[in-house]
Amino acid sequence: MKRNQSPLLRTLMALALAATLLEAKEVTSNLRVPAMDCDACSVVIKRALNRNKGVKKVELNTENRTAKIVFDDAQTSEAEIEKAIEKAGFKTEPVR
Ligand SMILES: [Cu+2]
Repeated sequence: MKRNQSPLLRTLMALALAATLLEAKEVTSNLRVPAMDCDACSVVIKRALNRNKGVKKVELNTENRTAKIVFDDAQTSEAEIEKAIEKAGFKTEPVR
């Protein structure tokens, strides 16, 4: 009688699990980039970060000289992101 419920239930459980996994992967990193003082800097940094697979969102603030990066931690890491910014010519610091 309840035989038809089982595949549906399994599908729902799989979807719920997949949603949890997808959610768990997004990590936000906040960094200070002291030398990022104008739009030209932010363009260079943004381009460097977007080349990094796994970077989902980049928000740069040249006034506060901060960077907020949302990334998929299965594909990249905060260390990789810092490295990408530093390769572009900018030192990074943790946000105080
Ligand atoms: Cu600049």
